Amino acid sequence: MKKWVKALSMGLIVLSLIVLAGCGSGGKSTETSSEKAASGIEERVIKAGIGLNEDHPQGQGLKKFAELVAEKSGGKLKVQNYYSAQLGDDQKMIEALQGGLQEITIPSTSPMVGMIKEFGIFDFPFVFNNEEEADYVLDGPVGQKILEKLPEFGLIGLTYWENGFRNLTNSKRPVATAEDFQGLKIRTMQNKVHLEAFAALGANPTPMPFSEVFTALESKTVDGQENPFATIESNKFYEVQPYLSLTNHVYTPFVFLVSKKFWDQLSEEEQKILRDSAIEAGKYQRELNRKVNGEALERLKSYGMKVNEVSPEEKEKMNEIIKPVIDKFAKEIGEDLVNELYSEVKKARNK
Ligand code: TK8
Repeated sequence: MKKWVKALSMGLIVLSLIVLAGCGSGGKSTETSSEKAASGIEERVIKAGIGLNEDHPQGQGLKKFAELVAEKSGGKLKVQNYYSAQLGDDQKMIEALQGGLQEITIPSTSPMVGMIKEFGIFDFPFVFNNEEEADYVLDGPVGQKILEKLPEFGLIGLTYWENGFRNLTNSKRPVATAEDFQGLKIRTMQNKVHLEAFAALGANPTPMPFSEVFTALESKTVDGQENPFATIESNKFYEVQPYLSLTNHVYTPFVFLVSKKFWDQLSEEEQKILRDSAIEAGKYQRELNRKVNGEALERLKSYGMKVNEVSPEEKEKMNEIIKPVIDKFAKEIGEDLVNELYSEVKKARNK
């Protein structure tokens, strides 16, 4: 019996040597054993949490990500998804990643500005004219440079997904002009650019985690909020917000984050699987998000929302009112980066 076990294990060793030799023969040189240890895929369970619902394009994107990871790892890396802020809101999940208690989250960049001020450039109003311009900037040097600031905060940023252009909803009155913001109590993300910009418009902004927004709107603690159509639909804000204004005032992205504590335990092969899957699922997510945002407005109307257009002249007025706030933050964030942002947008336009 023992001999049999010995023979079998010898056989396995010989077999793995043959396999190793086979792998090596395709490469330029034979890999060292330490490089070998850096490859390979272990059985791992990866907890991924997001703030939005499973039916939202962010949820569908996360599902796609989990499928891709399973496929590329032969089922060894298992991504477990938690939707609808089940693991907490954006800030809480980011902290869980830093502490190594959760592996993945995909928050808005906006509540991260307290940590990395450079993300604040994506809170400037009316920067992008369309989603393709945002892709160009986020996937280009400006977006990537900011991702490089994450590791010192215990986070790895793999890529950007799309949240999209934000539009105002409220329960008080139609909002179609810059003056109409006066006195409106608006929930904003936990972000000083948004806070000061809405304050400049004469509104009464209140920062709040996303998971508390529906209740705050329902109980009229706040009059309004702003988010892309897909979110207004998925979170049923239309049930408690009769007015929708097509402000399109800012494009805010999602950033795909991995816990650095977790990331550092992974082999290069495992890291590549996660990175490739986040980017590939991101392409799907962006496309789906555009499709859903394109169709959701009609559905929101059919649910009874009264929709107001906001003329280019009124948007220009809003922009003028907010300008001193943006100039102040541009200085604070760093004018080199802000100038690079605008020159990249220009490049995207001339493409
Ligand atoms: C979801 C949030 C949300 C964001 C907000 O976790 O807070 O309004 O737009 O989508 O990131």
